[in-house]
Amino acid sequence: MKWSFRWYGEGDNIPLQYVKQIPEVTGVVGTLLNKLPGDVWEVAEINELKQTIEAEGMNLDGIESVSIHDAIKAGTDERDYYIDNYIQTIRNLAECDVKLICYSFKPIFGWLKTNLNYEDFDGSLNLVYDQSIIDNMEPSEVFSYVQKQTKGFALSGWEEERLAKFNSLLSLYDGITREKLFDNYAYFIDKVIPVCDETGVKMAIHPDDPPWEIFGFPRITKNLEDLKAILSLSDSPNHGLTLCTGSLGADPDNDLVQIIKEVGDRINFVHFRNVEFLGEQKFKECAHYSIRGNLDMYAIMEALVEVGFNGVIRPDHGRTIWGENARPGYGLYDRAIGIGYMQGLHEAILKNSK
Ligand SMILES: [Mn+2]
Repeated sequence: MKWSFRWYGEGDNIPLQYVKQIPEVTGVVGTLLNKLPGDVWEVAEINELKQTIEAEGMNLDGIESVSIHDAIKAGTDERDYYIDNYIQTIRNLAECDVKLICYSFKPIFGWLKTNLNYEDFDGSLNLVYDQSIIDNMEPSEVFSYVQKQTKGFALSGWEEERLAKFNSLLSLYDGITREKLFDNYAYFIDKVIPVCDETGVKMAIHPDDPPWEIFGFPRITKNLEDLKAILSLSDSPNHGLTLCTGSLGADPDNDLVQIIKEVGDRINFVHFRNVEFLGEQKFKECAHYSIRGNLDMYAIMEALVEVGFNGVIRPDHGRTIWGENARPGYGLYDRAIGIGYMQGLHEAILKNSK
């Protein structure tokens, strides 16, 4: 496995040197926070990010996310223009030897939590989702509700620019059914994957978070059935998945081990984290350890080993602990604890299997 860590570039208050001090973490998954969905990522900008990381002796393992413009997701007349931009970004990343792109295909709300700073029994701050809060809100209220909780850190998917355009976004998705969204996705994959095959760039679609529909907007990345439908669009190994255990795992009906067994050969990237179920469509992003949540993280790691996964894997969201001033979900300390735990599981599984 290639042990990695998400890093927000110049907008991250965690120095790369600190990330490098986590044993065996040789690279980061990076981003350009100034890029909006639909923008072309220029070679010079990608190289600048890459050189910053390489100057610390680390690798740029991939990008998350290169966001998809709403015109593509909603299938408007402008989609070909934005798909061409996306293709140019793929080519530019390949030119810089960056060969992994995480992305998602969700209308309006990429990822959503109702409390970004839930204080747990031990004083740690956790991310919590509670559907009953969302049920009492209008879609237009959600952006400002989330933004108030970010402690001033930029969070991808929750940019001011998108909030400003919220009403036009809403009308863009008027009448978009699940089938229509899937067709629009298929159209995008048809155009993009041949370019990935030519350049060697791996795409990795991230599941819905949470893995159910919100405000009636359709979702197509919620469960094993969805993932199989997605993968059926192309047999190319460059058309693959981000296995985000915490996103899929928030639905108790999703069996992560079964998912890995069935589509494991198409996993291009792994986000590893646990969740604790608090009730119907209500959960907390807890510490990574199995004992702190409802997912069997040992069984998940074992299934990844069994299917031969050897790509980029990183600890997903962590708690905020030890007084750190951190971007919600992306502090240094708890993610470092998380990856140490992941590496421990991995070593134990390899040694047990001999
Ligand atoms: Mn994730």
